[in-house]
Amino acid sequence: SEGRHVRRTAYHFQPAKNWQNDPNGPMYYNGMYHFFYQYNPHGALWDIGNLSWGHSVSGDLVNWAALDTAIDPTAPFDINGCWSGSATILRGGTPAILYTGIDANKEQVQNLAFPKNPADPLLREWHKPSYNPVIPLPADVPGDKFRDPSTAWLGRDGLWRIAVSAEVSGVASTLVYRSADFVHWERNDAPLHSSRAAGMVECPDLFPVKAHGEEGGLDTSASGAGVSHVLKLSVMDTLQDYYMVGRYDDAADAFVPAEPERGDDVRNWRRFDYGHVYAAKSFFDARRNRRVLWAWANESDSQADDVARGWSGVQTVPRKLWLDKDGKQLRQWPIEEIETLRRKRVGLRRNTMLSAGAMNEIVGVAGAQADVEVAFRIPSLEEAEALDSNWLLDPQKLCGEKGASVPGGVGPFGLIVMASGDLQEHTAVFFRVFRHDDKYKVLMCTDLTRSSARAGVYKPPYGGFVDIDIEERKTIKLRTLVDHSVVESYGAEGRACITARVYPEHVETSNSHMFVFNNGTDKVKVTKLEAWELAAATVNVGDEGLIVS
Ligand code: DQQ
Repeated sequence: SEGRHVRRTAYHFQPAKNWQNDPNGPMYYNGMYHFFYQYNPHGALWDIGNLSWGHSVSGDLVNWAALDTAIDPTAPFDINGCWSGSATILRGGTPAILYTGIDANKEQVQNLAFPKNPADPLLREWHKPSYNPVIPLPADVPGDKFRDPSTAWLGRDGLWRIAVSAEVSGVASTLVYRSADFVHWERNDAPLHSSRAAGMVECPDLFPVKAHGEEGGLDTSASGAGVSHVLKLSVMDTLQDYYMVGRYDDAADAFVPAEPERGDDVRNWRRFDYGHVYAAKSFFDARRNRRVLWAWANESDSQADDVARGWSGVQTVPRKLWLDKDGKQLRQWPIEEIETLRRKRVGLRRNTMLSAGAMNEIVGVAGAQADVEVAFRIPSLEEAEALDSNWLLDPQKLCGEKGASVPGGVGPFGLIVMASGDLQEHTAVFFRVFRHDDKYKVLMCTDLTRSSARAGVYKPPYGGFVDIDIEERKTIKLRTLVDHSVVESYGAEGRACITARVYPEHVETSNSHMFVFNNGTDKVKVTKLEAWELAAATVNVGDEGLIVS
């Protein structure tokens, strides 16, 4: 059989070939999940004028069948590119898509598309009414800074609202538009949010979450008692996504942050992921009553590598998303359907003690396609290293200076994955506990500096502080999904995530190894460790993934 490319993922979403970037218009409709994405049908690189909406369908969010592109640049209002947007299920139950078109004047406008035949279970063809654009470029917005309409939500006045990113008088703004009929849209005078400090922001997402730590999701139009909102924005300057929990007021179309002390510079807000993801978008999954988040993870090697492979870009696994009991931070967890891929399972003896320098191999599962869950119990915090306040501002840099091989007090401990037999190549995912002002700070890192022997690959340390009270909990958990060129980690039950792209050389000729390790002077106890080999999902190849009801 034809060898599959060593970098190609086995259960992360990828088209069969070519370039993909932002997730677009995810939705559940009529028994089927739909996923659209920014796609260049003509090659493996992003191409400003050639973006279409790729389209796949799934019965389980794991196995996907590819359909023809849903939206292509063919009309005067999108002839130079069909950029990001979102889907909304309208009151009658049919879906609508709003997306950004680059028009014949190379200006960004917002367009509407409907399924040609809502009764087609696959929604294969999409119709773009000739009255587009439904929102032309406003006079006070530059032609290249008006884009990415969100999923719409209903206010109590019965009007639809959407958020759109724009720059207004040099200020990055999240505009709100209202409409009674989804076709005629009127801008609210005040933006939902504006930030002088962060440059252009993109891909806004505003969605409700249950306020008291319950995991169930809410329809995008939900409001009232027990509902908080999340505003998520993507910042071009840092190529990172940030979010803030708050209160959304549909009378004024205003958003009041729960953590005003973080200010209006979005770069000081919380992060979904401390790694390499961008342009995240969520949807309400009415079938399983949950909110699900998608995000794009770009390649970290060169454009020449993209061209040679013939493809570029993956999506994170779909993540269930909910608000932590603290009312401030989101929790994320791979949708449970991923577990249907779990095959061979191995474990470590319960309560294995890891003393200083311990390195226990996890044997018996293929190291390039694995799911590992581990719980570490910290018997004592006595040896925790002191943390200088300066480090609080730059956890990523701290992960670089205090890497997995730099011995510490409490930690570094964690997992080593995608390791060559001689350990020359390896990716470390780990925690390190510091003492700071009589309290403790937990750092989570994914260190890529040794991930590949190859030069010319972006191999940074990634990291962030985990918002938990380790003194009270004494246990910290880690789940890592390994998928050939992806290492996607969930720390502290989904309170901190790090997604990384890795390109080790050894996989060309040999297997990858996994270890659990401790490089701190204090012992840590592995109270539980389970690792599974994951089967490959059917992702946009062949038609076995197609489930037509
Ligand atoms: N990507 C799209 C834009 C969006 C950007 C174009 C974010 O609509 O602002 O491919 O990655």
